Amino acid sequence: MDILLLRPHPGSDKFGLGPFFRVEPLGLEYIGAALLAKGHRVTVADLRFRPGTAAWVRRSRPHLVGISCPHALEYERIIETAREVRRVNPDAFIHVGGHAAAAFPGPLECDDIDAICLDDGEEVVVQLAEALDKGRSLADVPALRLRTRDGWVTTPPLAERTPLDLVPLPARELVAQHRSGYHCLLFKPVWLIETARGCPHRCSFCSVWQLYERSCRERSISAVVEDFATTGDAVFVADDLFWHNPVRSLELADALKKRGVFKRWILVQTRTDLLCRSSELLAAWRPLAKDFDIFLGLEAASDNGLADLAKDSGVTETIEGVRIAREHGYGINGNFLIDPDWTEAEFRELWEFIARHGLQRAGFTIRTPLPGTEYYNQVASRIAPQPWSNFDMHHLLWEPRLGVRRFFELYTETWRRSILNTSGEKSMLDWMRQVRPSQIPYIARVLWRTQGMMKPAAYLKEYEATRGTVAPCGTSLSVPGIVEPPSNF
Ligand code: B12
Repeated sequence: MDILLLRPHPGSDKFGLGPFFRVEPLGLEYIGAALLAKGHRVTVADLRFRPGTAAWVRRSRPHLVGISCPHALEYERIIETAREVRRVNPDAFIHVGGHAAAAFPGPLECDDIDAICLDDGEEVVVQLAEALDKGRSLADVPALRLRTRDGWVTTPPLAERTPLDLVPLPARELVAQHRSGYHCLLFKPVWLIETARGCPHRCSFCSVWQLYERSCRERSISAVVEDFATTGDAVFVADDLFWHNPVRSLELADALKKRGVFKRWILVQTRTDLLCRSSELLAAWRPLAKDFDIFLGLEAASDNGLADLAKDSGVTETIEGVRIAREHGYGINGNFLIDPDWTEAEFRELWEFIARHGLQRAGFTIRTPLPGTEYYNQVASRIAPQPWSNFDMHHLLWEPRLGVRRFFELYTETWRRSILNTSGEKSMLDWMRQVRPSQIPYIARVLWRTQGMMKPAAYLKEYEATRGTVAPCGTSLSVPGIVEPPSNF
């Protein structure tokens, strides 16, 4: 069967650093590998680099089109893409999957989409392709929201979570044409690697543990070593919680060293409390790259703030975890959440905390109820009608306690205290001195864009412009409905 897998442009990236982190569609590469193994012909089109859905559809003449939807902010763009596929090829079966689609499929339930994948794709897409190919009932394909004549129905779940070694290596060759475009800030090209999936914690703002029910799955050491050894010099590790399993993490570091793996740059994501008990692990991993960055969900500047987010960790761990990682020579990046319900006092508390602990490299996003979280269900009635593209953690979804203007004044003031403010501690010239001459235009673009995040006017204008507009189809801004059993069709 001819299968086309699409990664649309996310659409909403006016604010934040999204455009400077363009990484490969790893999920599609794993699905691609599973489909290739069954003899299908697969094309992956990364529309962020080569737009033109219609041209890709005409060229690959697919029977099945899969569209990736990792973020809730992309729902509208995914529907537009599906509509375009339908227009050009009304006979193709249109399937949407990815984190946000699985965690909260409701907004995608519209006529231009035929099925939504409610779990990982490696097993589901293969079974769907086979059922379509052989003309079998789609009701037997697991983990789908399926459009039928009687409306949308849910098929039974997978018998068990897909073991990650079912497909040991992603089909990276499917995106070879886009490789030079994949980058994280100045690191280019960048490879995305996954060693494990899921997280056992229960942070209220995160939809990952809720989708995977706090489970964690690991790839085998041999598969991960092979992946590291056969990819390039700059690696972003996609794991939700790196170093979660200390025994396996030590074993992995050892195996990578034995294989002679050494990278120019590695970025991983983890928690501060885990760093506090991982000194041995940090020492074992640090020699594996020249520069090694850790991204931490720092979230809040007080124990109360962290407790309110169900972080199950305190600021003592924040301070200590950062100290230990720095001692081992890691670069520390992180993110704090700014709550629309804050008063001026919480903003000041955050500024003081950042100054005291030298956390100016951290970024700031607005605490956002992402669909697929219990928090979303709790506050759904407060959320004003607006497009899903506002769920990018840079928009206010309801009137903040301080009023919109004052909130954005303080929010942008918070950004002004970061390292990215070229009128602050680090000037434009300081930045330029640190990069190669060929990188100057790029870093200038990054800095020019981030200066916009320090001006309240841009946020205020956007706030006014997107009030009262709603998503084009699907169950906008509603909590998920009751899931019916599959009907006979
Ligand atoms: C890499 C990544 C990014 C990359 C971009 C990824 C991309 N290719 O577009 C960058 C760094 C740019 C990014 C940015 C953001 N991200 Co992001 N990101 C991730 C991360 C860490 C890994 C995704 C990944 O590649 N995993 C590895 C692959 C193998 O798994 P996968 O993609 O899930 O694919 C599997 C399934 O989902 C499914 N599948 C995937 N596609 C398809 C397609 C079909 C047809 C089917 C059937 C199945 C299917 O099968 C695949 C194989 O099993 C996830 C965490 C996560 N667990 O999802 C967060 C995550 C998706 N991001 C998230 C968020 C919030 C953001 C930001 C808003 C953060 C911010 N502060 O600004 C921004 C948005 C930027 C923008 N405006 O676009 C949230 C989304 C929550 C939500 N409900 O919307 C996640 C879940 C993180 C979290 N813990 O909350 N992100």
